Amino acid sequence: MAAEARRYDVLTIFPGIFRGPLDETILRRALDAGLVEIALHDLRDWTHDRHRTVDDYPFGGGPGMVLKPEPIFEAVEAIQPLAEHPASVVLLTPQGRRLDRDLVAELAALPRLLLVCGRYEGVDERVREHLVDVEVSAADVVLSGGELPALLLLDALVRRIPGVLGGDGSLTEESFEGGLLEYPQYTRPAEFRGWDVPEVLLSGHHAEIARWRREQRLRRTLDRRPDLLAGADLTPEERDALEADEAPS
Ligand code: 9D3
Repeated sequence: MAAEARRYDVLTIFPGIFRGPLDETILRRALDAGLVEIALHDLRDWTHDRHRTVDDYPFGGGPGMVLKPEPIFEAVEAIQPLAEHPASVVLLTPQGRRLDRDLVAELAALPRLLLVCGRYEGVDERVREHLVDVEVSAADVVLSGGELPALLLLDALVRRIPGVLGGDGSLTEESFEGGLLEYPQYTRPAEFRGWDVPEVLLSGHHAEIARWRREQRLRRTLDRRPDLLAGADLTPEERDALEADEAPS
């Protein structure tokens, strides 16, 4: 029996930001295949004034504007009954838990999410306190709003759905499989502008190729992302080699 499709609702004042990305590549294929359902909702649909006002000045003064609570509460309350499972409400905010593969895995286990995209200087605190289940940040950089972080999260979630990447649905985490960075990749031509593809890859010796790739992954991770090594799947020999601060073999 096929698993029920995951459903993601998105609440934003810029639904147009999502249309291009959702119309292309794997997101589009997953939607077309019915493997995921994504519904966009314009926050302004839950305003009641002529100007469709979603923001207001901060009490106490200070720079910028704050997203008002009423449209967000009304929207979430209207969107929740649109599907069978209640959604966990995720607020994209610079104050959230920084997105990483553990958080993606946790969120991917939930059948339904409602992504609320922050904008302006922030969101009325009562939204966080009384409506939101999880706060997520994309990275330690200042962006203009939660829309691009929401797309980033959707892309990461949808890739994990069995069948989305083709093949047997087994999860391919490429760069992070086993907690290590990927090995260098080459394709034809074998010589390009005088730069050769490593000989071992042309050799046809599969065991040697596998050994070379493993060594490249270890070196590359040690060199660029030593923070990943603590959580990586390493053999005891590989760990010893790294601890001895040798080149891994
Ligand atoms: C001066 C304080 N700023 C916080 C760093 C205010 C502020 C800037 C930008 C508040 C909100 C925003 C808009 N950004 C988001 O809503 C956002 C975000 C981000 O800026 N970086 C990484 N992840 C995210 S998720 C949502």
